[in-house]
Amino acid sequence: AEPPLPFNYTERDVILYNLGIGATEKELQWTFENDDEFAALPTFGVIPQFQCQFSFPLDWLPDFNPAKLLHGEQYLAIKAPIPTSGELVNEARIMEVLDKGKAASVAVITETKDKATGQVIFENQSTLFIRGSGGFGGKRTGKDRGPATAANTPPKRSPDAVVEEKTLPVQAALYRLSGDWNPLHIQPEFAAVGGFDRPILHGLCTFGFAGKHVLKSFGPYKDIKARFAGVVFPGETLVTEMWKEGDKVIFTTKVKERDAPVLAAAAVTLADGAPKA
Ligand code: HDC
Repeated sequence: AEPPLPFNYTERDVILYNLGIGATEKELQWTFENDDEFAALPTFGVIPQFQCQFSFPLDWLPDFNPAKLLHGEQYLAIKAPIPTSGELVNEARIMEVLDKGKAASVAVITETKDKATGQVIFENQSTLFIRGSGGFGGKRTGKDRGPATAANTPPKRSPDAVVEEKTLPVQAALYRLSGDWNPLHIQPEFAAVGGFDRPILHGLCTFGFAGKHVLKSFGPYKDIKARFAGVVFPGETLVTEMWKEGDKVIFTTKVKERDAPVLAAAAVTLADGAPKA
C-alpha cells in the first residue's frame, strides 16, 4: 500500500469534468456553480482516485510498454453525497494480477475519504489490461468480486430506454484536463505505438457519457460498472441501451457509425428510494 494521496478540488474541477462528459450550457445544474441544483455527475467519483493508478510502477510486468496499456474494466461505488469541492484522500492497493496469455490484467482498489471527517465517499475497482505483458505463468481467472465482476447480460426484450449522443472531435483533449494525461488520447505517435491509427477516447470518458445517459433515464444510482469492450474515437456517436431489472439498470453502449460495442457487462444499482420509471 502507498501513503494516502490527497485530492483537493473546487467547483471549477466539477464543471470541467461535467463538460468533459458532454454536459452543456443548457444543463445549469452541471455547468453553473450558482445553480441551486449544482452537482457533480455521479461518475465524477472516478476522478479523485485517478492519480493512484499511476502511483504503482508496472515495469515488473514482462515486456511492459505503457503504450500497450488499456483500461479494461471499472467499478465505482458512491457511498455518500458528492461534495462539489473539498479535500479528499485516497488509499489504493493492488488486488489481483492475472495472466491472460497475450496480456496481463491488473486490478486495483481505491478508497476515497473526506479528509476532515474520514467518511468514505467512493470505492473504485479498476482493471488495467496490458497487451504484450502476459505469459508469465500466473493464474488466468480472478475472484468473484460481486457487482464489480458481474456479467450483467442484457435481457432478450428490446431496451426500456435508449440515449444517443455524439461526442466531439475535441472530447479527449477536453477530458484529459480532469486528470488522465495519458498521451494515448492526444498524441498520434504514442497512439501508433499502441496500435491505433489515431488517438482514442478515454474509457472513463465513455463511462461518464453512459453514466449520464442512465442518470437521465432512471435517476440516481449507488454503483456503476462496465467492461471496456472496444475503442471509441473522439467524434463518434455513442448509443446507450438500458434495461431496468429490479433495482439494477443493465446497459450497453455502442458506437453508432461502426455498430461496434464499447461498453459491455455493464450495470448500475439504483439508489434507495423510489426510482424513476
Ligand atoms: O476488448 C479489447 C479492447 O480493445 N477493449 C477496449 C479497451 C479500451 O478502449 N479502453 C479504454 C481506452 S484506454 C484508456 O482509457 C487508458 C487510460 O488512459 C489509462 C487507464 C487507467 C485506468 C485507471 C483507472 C482509474 C481488449 C484489448 C481489452 C481485449 O481484447 P482481446 O485481446 O481480443 O481479448 P479477448 O480475446 O476478448 O479476451 C482475452 C481475455 O481477457 C479478458 N478480457 C477481455 N476484455 C477485457 C478482459 N479483461 C478485462 N477487461 C477487458 N476489457 C477476457 O475475459 C479473456 O479472459 P479469459 O480468456 O480468461 O476468459
